[in-house]
Amino acid sequence: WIPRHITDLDKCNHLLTKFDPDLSYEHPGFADSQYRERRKNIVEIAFNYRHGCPIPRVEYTLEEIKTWNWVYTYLNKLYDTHACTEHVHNLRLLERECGYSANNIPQLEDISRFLKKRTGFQLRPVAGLLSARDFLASLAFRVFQCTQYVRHGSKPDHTVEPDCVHELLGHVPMLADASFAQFSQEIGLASLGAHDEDIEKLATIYWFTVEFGLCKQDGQIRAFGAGLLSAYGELKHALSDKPEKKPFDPIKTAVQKYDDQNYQEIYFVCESFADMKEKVRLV
Ligand code: HBI
Ligand code: FE
Repeated sequence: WIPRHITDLDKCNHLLTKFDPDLSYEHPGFADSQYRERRKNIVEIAFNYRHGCPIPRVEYTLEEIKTWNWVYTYLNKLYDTHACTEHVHNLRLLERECGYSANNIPQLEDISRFLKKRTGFQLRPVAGLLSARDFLASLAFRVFQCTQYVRHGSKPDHTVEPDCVHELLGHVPMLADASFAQFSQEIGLASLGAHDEDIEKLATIYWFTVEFGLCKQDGQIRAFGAGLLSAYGELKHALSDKPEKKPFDPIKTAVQKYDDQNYQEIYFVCESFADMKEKVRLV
């Protein structure tokens, strides 16, 4: 199956059951029926959503805002020294234009409008972890499938599944950068109609760049991966001398094994976004 038109993304609902709080007993929300009920309500928005409609707003609870506040406050102490300049710049812009602040979880509809003007990307709500094929295909249309629920409050710094804290602090500021937005779309385009083995390789490249990528800037190593920019502990870990750092090389990066439950032991470092894009185009 290949989506031929942006409206075909309404059929992307191949959700993976991995990390679902209803089904995985390791999930911090597994024993919390109130949390699971809340998740079900928010996820309904995604199941009912159709392309072109405004994304319904969620009134977040005090507990959800507390979780967001914790992550926002701690991460903001690190960004100036750990995040790439594009992320820092765009986050300030999102504070001015989309209601980003420590005490407010911004709304997908406002962000989607902002991104569309800036880089042509738009958001659509998604109920959870999608198959790599559906997720990457959406990027080909400059659509980012974005979760709207908040992680469980007992573990504010850690989530194995995507949640809106990860999407809004990690992915959105990067999708507001024109060069990075184009890179994301190009991975998406390469995925359309690809064989399963190639989807696996593209998903691995995506993992080590868009999710956990590091790059050189002004002689220093900075994070641009969303999994790092949305996790205080791993952001510090990634830029410490504990993990191994290898130069980004799509041929090697595409077959690197990784663990999706713990801090990464290996990170790949790009020379620049332009260099990363050029290298991926050549393979
Ligand atoms: N699904 N909702 C959602 N969000 C992601 O970030 C995501 C996904 N499915 C797969 C995926 N990311 C990546 O790990 C790659 O497989 C593309
Ligand atoms: Fe992500």
